[in-house]
Amino acid sequence: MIKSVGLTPNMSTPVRETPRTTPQAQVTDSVVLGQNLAVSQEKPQPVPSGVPHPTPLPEDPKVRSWQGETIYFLLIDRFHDGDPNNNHAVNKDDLNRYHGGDLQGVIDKMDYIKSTGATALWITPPMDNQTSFVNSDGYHGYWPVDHFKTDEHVGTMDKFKDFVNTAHEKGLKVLLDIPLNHTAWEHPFYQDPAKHSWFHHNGDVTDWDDPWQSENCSIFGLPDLAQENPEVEKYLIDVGKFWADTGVDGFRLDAVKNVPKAFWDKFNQAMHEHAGPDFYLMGEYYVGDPSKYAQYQHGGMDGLVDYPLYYTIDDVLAKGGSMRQLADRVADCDRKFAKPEMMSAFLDNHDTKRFLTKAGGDRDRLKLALSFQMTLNRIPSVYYGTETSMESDHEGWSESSRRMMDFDNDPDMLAHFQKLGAIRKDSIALREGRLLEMWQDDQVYAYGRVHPQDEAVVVLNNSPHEQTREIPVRAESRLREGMALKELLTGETVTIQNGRIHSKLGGKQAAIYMPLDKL
Ligand SMILES: [Ca+2]
Ligand SMILES: [Ca+2]
Ligand SMILES: [Ca+2]
Repeated sequence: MIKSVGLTPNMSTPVRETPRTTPQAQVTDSVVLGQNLAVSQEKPQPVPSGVPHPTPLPEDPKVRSWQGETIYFLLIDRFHDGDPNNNHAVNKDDLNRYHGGDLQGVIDKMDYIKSTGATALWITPPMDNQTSFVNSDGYHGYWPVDHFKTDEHVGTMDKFKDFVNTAHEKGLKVLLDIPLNHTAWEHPFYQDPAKHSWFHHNGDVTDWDDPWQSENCSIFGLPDLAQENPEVEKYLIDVGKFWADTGVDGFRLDAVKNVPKAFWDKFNQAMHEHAGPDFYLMGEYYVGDPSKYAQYQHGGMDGLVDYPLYYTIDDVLAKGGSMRQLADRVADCDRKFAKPEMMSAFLDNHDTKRFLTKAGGDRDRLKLALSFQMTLNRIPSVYYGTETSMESDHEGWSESSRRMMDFDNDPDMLAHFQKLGAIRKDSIALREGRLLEMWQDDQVYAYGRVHPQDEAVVVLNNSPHEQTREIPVRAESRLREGMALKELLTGETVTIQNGRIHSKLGGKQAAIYMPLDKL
């Protein structure tokens, strides 16, 4: 989807101050936890996972497959301002204008990102963008005017290479966002009569349900590249090779729906030939129907962001719908996706309202949703600030989901996320195990994650009230009668009796059980 808020003057939303709700008591707690960089400049210590038999993710990002990663997604302009010298025309009071974040800022906060438990970074496009159009700036990176250099607000190409090297040294992979559907209005090719055939000239999309229009017309008037033109195809593949050669570990491909699938098949093949089979290609396909996804994975796109699941997370975990709906959606997607484990699950992103806002500010709902996302058979993508309970405005489009990162907004939520991150990092069952449904009713959903080396059982209570269930162990599991299971969020233990796990959960709570004895 195209980040073009503010193209229409009346789309812009009045800016409100981000509520600062951090009481002194929470700041003190964060010092005790030792995880808050803004309070303590010391390098954060890893949070203990409590996993009984840890199977840690390897430190070296180059030897890891993408399946085990946890992605942290940030907008470069909205994360951290590490270099005031590149703050050209910054206006922090207007959400449609540059806020000053840059690659140096991401480098400066890399220890923080690592401390969340994330293992990979997805950043918005760093390519040179058109500075502004009507009442909005190209701060988001999706308006390229030059595909082969960095934007002056972001930092130099050398700084970009520093950024990639620093991420790798700290054990983080890098996923680079690239827009290949369109260019900005001021791209020199669009002004060049000799390149008339490089663009479609079909006007704007007027019917979003018409697939031809979606591929061949402009979105918000942006010049729409004609990927079926062999010269354009070669050019865009060269753009991909150029950025792959910087050492990044994969691409997030913008606006998959708006580009012919035939192009993606060629692009994906070219990138895997050039950068290796593990170079992760994650498409953004803004469609809720899971049956349309497999064609892209069969065409070499390793994964896509899981919009079908996102919509159900919204209905069930943000708004309190039946857990049967969530369980059925997971099962349906698992059947329809070609490789569900390479899809990416998310609660919110830069094109949506923030989860906490949709959940009416209920932090227990956010904790439960994070527990679900971090124990699922998907690659989790966590949007910056969700781990510190940042919120959007209720009115307007998604521009209020793109406020400057607030590192100190909610140390308690951060601690919960860090714990989940540590657990996932230490558990091959959660990273790679097969998902087996164990229970569903309106309030409670439970699933196992079964791997030859270890197992986990996850139970989620979406009701505001305490719930107790006797959950039968699946025949495929190696969990046996009399085995003790440790619940990792509370440290309590339960013993399997009569082939069942006795699970008692407070309102809107999750449990993650793992066997105390090695399987
Ligand atoms: Ca800056
Ligand atoms: Ca620029
Ligand atoms: Ca197009």
